[in-house]
Amino acid sequence: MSDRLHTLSGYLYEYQKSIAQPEEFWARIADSFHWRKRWNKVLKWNFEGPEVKWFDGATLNITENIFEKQLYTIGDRPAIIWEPNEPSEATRTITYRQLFHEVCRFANALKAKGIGKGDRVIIYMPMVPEAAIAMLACARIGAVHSVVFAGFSSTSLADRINNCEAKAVLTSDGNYRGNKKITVKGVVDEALEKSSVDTVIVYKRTGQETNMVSGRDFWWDEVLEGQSEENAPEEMDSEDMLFILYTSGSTGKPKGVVHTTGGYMVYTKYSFENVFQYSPGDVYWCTADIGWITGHSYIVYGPLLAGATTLMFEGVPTYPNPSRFWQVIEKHKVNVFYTAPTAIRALQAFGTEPIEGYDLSSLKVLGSVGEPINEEAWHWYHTHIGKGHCPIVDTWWQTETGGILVSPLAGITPTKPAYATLPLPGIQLCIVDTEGNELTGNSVEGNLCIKFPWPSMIRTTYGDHDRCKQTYFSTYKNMYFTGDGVKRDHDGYYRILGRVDDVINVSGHRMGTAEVENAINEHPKVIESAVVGYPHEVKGQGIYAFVICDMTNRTEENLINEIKDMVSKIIGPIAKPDKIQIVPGLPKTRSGKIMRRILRKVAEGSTDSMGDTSTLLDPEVVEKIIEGRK
Ligand code: 6R9
Repeated sequence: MSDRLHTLSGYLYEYQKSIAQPEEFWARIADSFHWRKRWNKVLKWNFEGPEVKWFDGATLNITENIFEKQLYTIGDRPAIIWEPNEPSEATRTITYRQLFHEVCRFANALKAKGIGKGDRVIIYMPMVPEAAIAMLACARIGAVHSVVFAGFSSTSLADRINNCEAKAVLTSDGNYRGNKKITVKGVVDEALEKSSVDTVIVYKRTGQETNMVSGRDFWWDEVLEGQSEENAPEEMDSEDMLFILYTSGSTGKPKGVVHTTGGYMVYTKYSFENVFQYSPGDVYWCTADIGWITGHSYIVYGPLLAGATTLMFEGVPTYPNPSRFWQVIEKHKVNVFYTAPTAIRALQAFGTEPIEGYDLSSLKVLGSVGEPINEEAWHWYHTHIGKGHCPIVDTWWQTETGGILVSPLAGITPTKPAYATLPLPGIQLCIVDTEGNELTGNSVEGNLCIKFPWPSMIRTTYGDHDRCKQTYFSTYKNMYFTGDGVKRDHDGYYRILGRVDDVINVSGHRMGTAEVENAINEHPKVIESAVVGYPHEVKGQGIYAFVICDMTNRTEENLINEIKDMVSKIIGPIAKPDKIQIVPGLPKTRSGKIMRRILRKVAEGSTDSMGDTSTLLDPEVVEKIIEGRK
């Protein structure tokens, strides 16, 4: 039986089945994969531990499901089309067979360096096919990859290397991004002053001068020399770790979200095929970076498990000009295009002129991910890119969920601007009030929870299971708490309203306020700081920092610039505050808690409705903060 949903009634029918008999439902989907050993039990779970096991007792290798299972039929089909940063540089097209051989060769190279099952490997690389090859080679030999976005600083990288006690780092000499040439290996070297690994493998991308430490650092080509194109895959338990991906939360330090093998495989392929209604031969392009979960699930694993052609783009939307996305769609006849609202808004700001003259008629489906899409951007995307005939799938999910949980199925679910619409089969959503009472029926608003496991869900936070329990399973009993606010409208459609915790979503990237505050506080002149998000036209949310400083011998301007540079250096440029306001004090309650609600109002500019400030230690400080608003 096919796992593809084709009609709305088919979806509703399957959804009911998936709720009534989840184990039967997922067993049927899982049957179309290649398992070395079949499971004893489809699902074992409790959300108290939490302990969740999918396809218990089964063994497999995820890359065998991408390659060996499909090579006879689609070996010559393009697996990856790579579009470089510079439009004049040649495109690379890699077939499934070629990719298989490259993955095996690199898997053998990793083994030759003593890396094996269970070892953690950091991937800190630009958007080149070798990054995907590296991920798959790790999966092939059972090593656990942890991809770190190449825009993160050496401190962030070192924290991640240390947290997972990585054995190797895979990286590049440099990275091209728009008109910039960025040093990458230099950042790794800096990180390795604060951490250590046995092996560093460096892919030559820019050819810039690069320091190599003898005995530790090796060139990519050098380690591949003489490696065979064959590699026997490691037999993995369904619940063996596949990867760790660090993400920000309400606390100061990012946590390593752990995903395991069997369930992640089943869910990413199933959701990819159904949400995008992918047809064989279609060219699919997701513009995310592989450093984020979207890149993992919907550039690499989901599409490749489905035998799709996945386009990887090295550059940025505005280089060499704001027509680049449209030029790439025309050039590669892209059928499915998946991007973030922030990119849409940034391009929308250039008007429709950059789109003119480009043939976008290959497009069939458009996707959105990472943050709520505002109605204006939705309509612009629909009208000017989709020419009114491409369904938009607004896909809601998280690093922790592993795959898309709420989304229209393209062309099947009637869409509504700014609504992620309905849950995928198997996903049991639940809206609760702040006391944890379930809000039933339609036309309700509250916090979004999930009350039953799904195959690609987070299993633990690396090295600290209690943190996983506290963060996701303790706010509400027996439920996974997403951290998002949500509305279910009169039609039963879901609209995500944004984070209800101390997480800011900047251009689709998650930043913890505490993380940014910690970085700001590193500046010797900073006494205290408080960071909040505020509405930003392009980024969705911007970062607004209120900072108390020792101003002796300093001007405001140079202090502000120094603080911005500090954050950039400690976390990475994506965390740089958009606005910094030096304040004489912060609005604190008598018990010493900062009232962020007030700071959010100031940052938003809605200072005429401050609400109750009577519990503040010093209500006057609010007036002073309002006066100095940026
Ligand atoms: C996939 C990804 C997760 C947070 C999530 C939510 C926001 C993602 C969204 C969306 C509204 C959508 N988010 N998709 N909000 N509509 N379609 O982005 O993962 O980086 O972990 O971020 O992003 O707030 O909780 P991640």
